[in-house]
Amino acid sequence: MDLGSVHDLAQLPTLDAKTLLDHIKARYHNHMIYTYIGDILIALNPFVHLNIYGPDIGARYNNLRFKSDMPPHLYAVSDSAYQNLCRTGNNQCCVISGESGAGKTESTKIVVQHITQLCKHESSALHAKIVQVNPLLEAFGNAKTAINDNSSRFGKYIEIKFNTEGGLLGGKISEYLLEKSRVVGRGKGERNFHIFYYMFAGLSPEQLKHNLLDKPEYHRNVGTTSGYHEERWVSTSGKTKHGSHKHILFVLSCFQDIQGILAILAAILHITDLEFEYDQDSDGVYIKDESIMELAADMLGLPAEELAESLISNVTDVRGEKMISLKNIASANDGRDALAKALYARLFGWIVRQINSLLKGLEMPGNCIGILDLAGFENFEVNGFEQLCINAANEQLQFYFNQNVFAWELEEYKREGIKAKDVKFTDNRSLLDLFLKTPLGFFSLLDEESRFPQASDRTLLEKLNKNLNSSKEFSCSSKSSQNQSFTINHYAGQVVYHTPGFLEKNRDHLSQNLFEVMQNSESQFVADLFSSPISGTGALENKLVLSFDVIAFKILPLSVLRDQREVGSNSKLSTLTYYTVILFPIQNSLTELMAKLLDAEPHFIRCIKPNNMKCADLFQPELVSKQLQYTGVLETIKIRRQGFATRIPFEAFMERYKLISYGLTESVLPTAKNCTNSLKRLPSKDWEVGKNKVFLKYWHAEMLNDLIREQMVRIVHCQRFARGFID
Ligand code: AOV
Ligand code: MG
Repeated sequence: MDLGSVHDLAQLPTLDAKTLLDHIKARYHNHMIYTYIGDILIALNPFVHLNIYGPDIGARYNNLRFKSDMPPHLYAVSDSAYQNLCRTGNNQCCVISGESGAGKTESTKIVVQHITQLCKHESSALHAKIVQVNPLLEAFGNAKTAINDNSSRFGKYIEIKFNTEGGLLGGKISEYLLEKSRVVGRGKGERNFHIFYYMFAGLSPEQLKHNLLDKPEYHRNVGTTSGYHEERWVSTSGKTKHGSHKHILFVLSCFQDIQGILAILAAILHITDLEFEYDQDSDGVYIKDESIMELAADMLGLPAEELAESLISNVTDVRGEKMISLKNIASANDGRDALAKALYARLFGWIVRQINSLLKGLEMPGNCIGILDLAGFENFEVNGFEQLCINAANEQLQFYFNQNVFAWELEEYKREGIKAKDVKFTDNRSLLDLFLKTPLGFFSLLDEESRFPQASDRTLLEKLNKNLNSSKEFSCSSKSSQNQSFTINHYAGQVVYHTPGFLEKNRDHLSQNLFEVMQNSESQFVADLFSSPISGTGALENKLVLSFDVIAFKILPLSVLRDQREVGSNSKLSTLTYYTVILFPIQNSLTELMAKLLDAEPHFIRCIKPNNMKCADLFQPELVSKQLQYTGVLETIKIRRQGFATRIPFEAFMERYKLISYGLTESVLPTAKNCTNSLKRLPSKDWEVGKNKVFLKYWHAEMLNDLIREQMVRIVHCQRFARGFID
């Protein structure tokens, strides 16, 4: 067999890490970036545009009879999801994973575009909108990092909804874990969110003036130290690397409140330019440059004195009486940053809500294809709280993959009395325990420490060290303790985290008086943004009530979780979501996301980065090998070859495939024997019939569909013949 000629690696006759790598490498150099492992798609990032996309090529993947009819592609995955949805009426989800820069977001766009092309739709405007909102989301949610020039600094789950005929009904975007701290600071060589640069590049001098903005270099968070002149943002053609800034402002203009949006963005820049100095007379602080504060107040529709007061003083409620105290420099800086972050996060939430109302929402009954694109695993020179949250979320995604591909599968075989070899896989459950168990898991400890006003990043490290050092995934040597760092052995590799800033970021606290000042703004836009209450402090508080009493580290089989949801009980569901909910405070909870994923048939896309240089035609075997290893690709091939990707209860099987061996009007009981009768018509015999379900290899579904189609054609022929005969 020629190296690289195999489209599905689960069919390789010999299998070891080296053979696997050689095939993927050969395929990559032939521009075959997509490869199947059974029903899972591996996608290598080409870092260059390949002529394998577009409506014409997409059309060739529409309604594929067999996946093997065409070379592997994202289009085949979207087609399969759509066909499954139409055929079974079950929700589908495409789970796209991979480390930062591996190509998840690009893949998401390609899948979304193809799905909207696949479906029948009356409203082409809606179809276009679903695709067009993406630049807007990226403008506000993406930024340049050390790894990826267009890195998603938030996670999203896009749901596209269809009626029973497969017609497009609408869409919805849920956002998770926006890295709002980027508006106040970021690592070396990194940038603020794209929208700030687009604003300077795209607004006319008059518009800039109207928003009290001058030159980008006057602002700490977009200026020269923050990437403005590092690279020309606007080429002579007026295009930025990630789309035309004019286009983005144009898309923005579909919002009536474009001025409201620009005012908030400008206010954030002014606020983050504020500096405080110690005031000997009052033992408090004063604002160094009042005129900057006035610009911010103007943009936010606030009286300048009110904003100034709330920035330099605290108001506390002591037994019903308001007590005013003056801030020190550190707390004034924290308050300023908290305000800028809250403004950006609330604006982002607002934008997503507007997009959702544009996409019509999901009120009508129907089924969804969901596409999940979270920020990928990150390991920078310096890693902070943000990386920890992102990496812990990826840990959970890996867990979901493992559960789906290995654990639930093996458990179900056992229950149903199916013969299947045990496949060992790398379980990352102990890492989830490390992060999430209560009261002595990482996030519980962090929350506890965040509640002590006197706590410091040093006391946090001591606490973590004392409680977590027995875990083999956590280490903190005396040397690293001096450097204020600790190490976690993630499923995807070791990451050293630096604790400075952890407590403050976890507290993430906007003071009550700053909040009230915003609520009372004369600008309706600002007041509305602050109409929802302040969230609790820390990763756990107020967000995971359920998890505290569900500390059973036993994972329930998928079928049990599904059954429980069907009977409307939420209590046991939390055993799984326990692992997944807490990293997504404030915005949408991951409990809800997890429930959606559990309710859908998953399609996995594993994105792989061929090199760290972001360049085309460069395959670094070690880097790729590491990714294949930690994502469990080898084990996946094993289980896909030995296991059964599809399990269908007898009843559903009979409903769908009765026609294969029984008449249209014949009443057939959903028994093992009757199902076996139909299965015997398949050309390959490697299926199994359990106690309640039939177990199929992934290729059987296509064969069964083919048999059904043949039967349908036969029936139609017979009916026509009979009609002709009668006529
Ligand atoms: P990510 O989503 O996985 O990173 P992206 O999808 O942003 O990664 O991809 C990074 C870059 O790789 C893109 O900006 C493109 O330049 C290039 N790229 C990815 N896929 C393709 C493709 N199919 N064809 C051509 N170029 C591609 V992160 O958001 O940082 O986790 O958190
Ligand atoms: Mg991304």
